Parts: sequence; structure tokens; C-alpha cells
Amino acid sequence: MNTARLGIHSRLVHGGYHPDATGAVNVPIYQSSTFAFRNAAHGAALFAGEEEGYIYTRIGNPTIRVLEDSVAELEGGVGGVATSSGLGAISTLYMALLEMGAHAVSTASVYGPSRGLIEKHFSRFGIGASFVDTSALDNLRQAIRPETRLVYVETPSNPAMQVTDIAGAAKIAHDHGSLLAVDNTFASPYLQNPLDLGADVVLHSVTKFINGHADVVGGILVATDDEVLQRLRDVMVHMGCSMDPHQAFLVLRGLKTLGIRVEQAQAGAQAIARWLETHPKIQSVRYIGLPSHPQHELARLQMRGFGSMISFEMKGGLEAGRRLMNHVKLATLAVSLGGVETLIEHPASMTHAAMSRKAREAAGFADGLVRYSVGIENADDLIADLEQALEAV
Ligand code: LCS
Repeated sequence: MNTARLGIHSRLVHGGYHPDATGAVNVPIYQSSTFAFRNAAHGAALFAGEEEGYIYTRIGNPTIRVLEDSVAELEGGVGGVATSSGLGAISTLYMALLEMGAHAVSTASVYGPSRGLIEKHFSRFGIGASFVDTSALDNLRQAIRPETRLVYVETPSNPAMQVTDIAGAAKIAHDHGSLLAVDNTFASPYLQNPLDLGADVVLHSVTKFINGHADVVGGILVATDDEVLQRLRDVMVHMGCSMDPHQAFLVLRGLKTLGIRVEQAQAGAQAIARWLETHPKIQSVRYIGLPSHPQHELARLQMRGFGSMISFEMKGGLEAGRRLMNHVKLATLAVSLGGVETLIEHPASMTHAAMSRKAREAAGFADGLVRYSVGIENADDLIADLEQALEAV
């Protein structure tokens, strides 16, 4: 059944798979590393490349393929490549699109290791990168060089919550012969479809909203062009960062409820952000659903909702933030985000600790910034939890 014309919740439930010959309502976990070729004993002498089919799970697997097709359909791409982690997707992207001497321009406030991967590792192979605040397109325009091959944007960004104009970034990239890739992890395909706005590749850490249950690490890339998709798959297969069938099964289970989870979590986030903004111990709140957010209008234009990630700064800076994190009870002090449970963390000492303070400040977040990933608990309970923790600060 073609689900393309159905509503988003129907597409989330039915996209990519329909009961097979056994009638199994959910895709079976094809937990097999290798797949038999049909040989003469089975009536046909067909070997690799002579017929369509699965060969080896690192190259492709029926359970993983359903996840790839489902996310590709949701993102409006020609196909997907699932990976063992979000970083696996990002390293596949860099490796596929950059060569010695090439240059990338990236959002400064990306997930720390997405930046470290280029600065620490790809730089050893003669690949350069500039990290700029892409929420102002002029910065991106100025950072482009003749050898720029990739513009890499994370929007909304982690943890500064900056929003980049995807259509504008696509135009700048394309005018300079570069491709645009967007890390859509914070928005999820439920809220934002970068390929529809002109991006060439979209990627996710499916560890976050797409899976949504904090029990799987995984990633996925989706492209608009068959040739780019083949390059991505070829690199993934050679680097060996393939997903596992059981991992894919769990992500598919989470994907079905993406819409209702995001709706519940973002309603909570809106209420919590508004409440935080009025609290005397809070210096500033960055939630893209608040009119005070500098890119609130842009987010309204390119997204279908504002999501459930909030960053805020305490009046007492780092120490006050530490005390807050020590006193929350319902929210869990942990890295990661996008799950059904609310998580709180301190980027400067946790997710973005490898960046220098100078780089963090240039990326738009100070050491006192606290990141709060709203889950699907009752907003009243989360507010009460924050209230008692703030009293202890
Ligand atoms: N992209 C974004 C926007 C992320 O937030 C993360 C992980 C990744 C990519 C990498 O994905 P992974 O390999 O972990 O599946 N972000 C994390 C965070 O903020 N806390 O812990 C992980």
C-alpha cells in the first residue's frame, strides 16, 4: 500500500511494511548475518549480482530495509542508509562527501562529537572545516571557500537551540557547488523535513526521538539523489558501521508512536518554558516555541511544531546549575534526549566537555547552560519537580 497520501500518524504506523506472507503484523527480526544464494541444487544457478536479494547483513537486511524505507518515506527521500549510531551516520556522510583538500562549513553549535570528528580526526586527512553561527546566513556565505563541498547544518542546534534557515542555506550551498546536509535529530521527521526545503541529505541519531525509549543507539541517512545514496551506502558498508536487525526492529516499534510522543512532550515543553521564563532564579530560557526566541518566527515557518528541547541559564551560573541538577527527582540527570523520560544535563561538563570554553562561547552557550529534554510525563509534575529543585539552589 502506498501511504504517501495518508495523514502523518497513519504513515508512522503503516509506512514501509505491510503484513508479509505469514501475516506477521510487525516486521520479523531477520537475525541472520548471511543469506543463501540459490544454487543448482535449488533449481537455479544464481550468484551475487545475478539476482536481486540479500547477501550479507552489513550490506543489507530485510528488517533494516523496512526502517530505511520508512524513514526515507517520512523525509521524502529516495532511500535511506541505517547505521550503528548517529555518529556512524555523520562519519559516513563526511567520508562520502569530502576528500583530501576539501572543506566543510558547519553550524558551530552542533553536537560536540560531530565537530570533534572533523577537528580531531578528518583534519588528519587534509580535510578542513569552518564552524560558524549558521542562524545568520551571512556567516555561512562568508565561510564558503572554492573547495567547500559540504554545508552541514544542525537545526535546532544542540544545545544552543539556534535555528538555521534551511532553504536559505540550501541556496547558498548550491550556488557554490556544495551539497547541504541537515542533522534533523532535534526536530524529528514529525516536525521538520529538510529535503522538502532544499537539503540534499538529512540524517538522524535515531537514538533520540525516532526510537524514543532510551534503549537503542542508532542512526540513519536519507538522500534525495540515487547517486548520493549509493555513495553513502558504499561508504557505510566499507566502514562497517551497519545497524543490527534487532536494533532496527526496536526503532521501528518506537517510530510508530513518534507523533503522539512529540505532541505530548512539546505541549509539556511549552508550559515548562513559559513557567521557567517567569522564575526569579532563571536568567534566560531558550525554547523555540517562545516569542522571545530570536528565531521563533523562522521556526514557525519551517517546522510544524517547536519540539521538546529547552536550554536555560541560571542566574548563579555554573554552580547554580550544578545545584539544580543535584536536586531534581523526577527528571533524570543523564546525557541523551528525545525519550519518553525527561532528562536534564549540563553541556559544558557532559556532552560538550571536549570543546574549549572559547569554542562553546563562540557556539552560543555559556558554562551555566542547562539542557532539559522534556519527556511525556505530566507537565505539572515536571514543574513541581523543578520548583522544589530550584528552591534548593
Ligand atoms: N546528532 C545530534 C543532534 C545529537 O544530539 C547526537 C547525540 C548525535 C548526532 C550522535 O548520535 P549517537 O551516535 O549518539 O546516536 N547527542 C547526544 C547528546 O546530546 N547527549 O548524548 C548523546
